[in-house]
Amino acid sequence: MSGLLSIVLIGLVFVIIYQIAKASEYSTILRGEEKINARVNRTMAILLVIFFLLGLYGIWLCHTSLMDRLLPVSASEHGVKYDSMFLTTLVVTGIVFFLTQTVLFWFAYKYQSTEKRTAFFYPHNNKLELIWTTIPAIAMAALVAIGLRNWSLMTDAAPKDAMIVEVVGKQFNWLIRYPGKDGVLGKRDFRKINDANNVLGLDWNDKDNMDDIIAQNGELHLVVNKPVSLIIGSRDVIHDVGLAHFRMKMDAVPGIITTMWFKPTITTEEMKKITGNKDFVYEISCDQMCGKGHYSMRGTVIVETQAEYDAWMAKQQSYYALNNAPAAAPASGEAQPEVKTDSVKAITMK
Ligand SMILES: [Cu+2]
Repeated sequence: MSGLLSIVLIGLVFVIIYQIAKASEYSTILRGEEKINARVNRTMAILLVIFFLLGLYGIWLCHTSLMDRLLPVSASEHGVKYDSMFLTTLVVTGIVFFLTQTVLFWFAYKYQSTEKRTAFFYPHNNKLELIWTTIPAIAMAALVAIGLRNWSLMTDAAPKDAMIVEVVGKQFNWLIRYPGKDGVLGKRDFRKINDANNVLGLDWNDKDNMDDIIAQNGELHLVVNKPVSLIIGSRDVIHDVGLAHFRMKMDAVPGIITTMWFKPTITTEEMKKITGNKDFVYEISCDQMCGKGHYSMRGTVIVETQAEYDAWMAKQQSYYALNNAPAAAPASGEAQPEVKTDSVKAITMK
């Protein structure tokens, strides 16, 4: 029934549009085409100016009503640079937008077609072409240069004192691995992945794996003012490690190791005070649509002092110890197939 009503409604709208068109055609004939065109021109010119003013009001309204939903101050060193880049881009493009749109709508009004004026044919001006090509090109090149500098900052090799943490996405949560006391992540191989007792496919022939820790609750613990290098991977499809509070993000691609590093500068406790939200948590979001459970890929980041981190770490057991069932560990003397592992170790050994 509702389908039939919709069809009737659409039909009626077409009839009304047709009738309006017919009526305006008749009125044009009756009153003279030029007179009607002049009136339409005037009306359109005024409507364009109103449209522009309403648009500006809309921008202001969005800005004021959504300001309190923006992210709090950046919680990483790189993030501060990123915010400054964003602001620079916004100011430069904002000024250009305001000037060009004001001229566009104002000219549409001021130079509307009237009987008193004929159009002036002005097809080309090399000097003007040069100016409006060169200035935007220089401005865009400068903005891109700032972006490239920031990009290489976060993707360059991390400082020597950086802690290493592996973040692996899977449908639909994050697996966080810490290298343990040796500071080295052991080899892993996707063929050894087993949801029961080896979620990352750690190679138990590699001694570096023995002390590796996989956080049981999937929390990413970081030390304030200490750089962290994230070794990022995926178990299945493309995910993306999104750390909006730190202004960082990086794709997690199956078969490829990606990295990024940053230095968190505000602890979770300090951020609770800054935001006035006692329940505040830093989060890892998945920034790449990865399947039906994508929305639920929310991890937690805890930024704490070195002492708090050490206390938490002291309570953690290695993944090997937690899963050291006979099935997980190879019996002594048993030959293990030679497998090619990914480049996790190569990266962390640098
Ligand atoms: Cu996702």
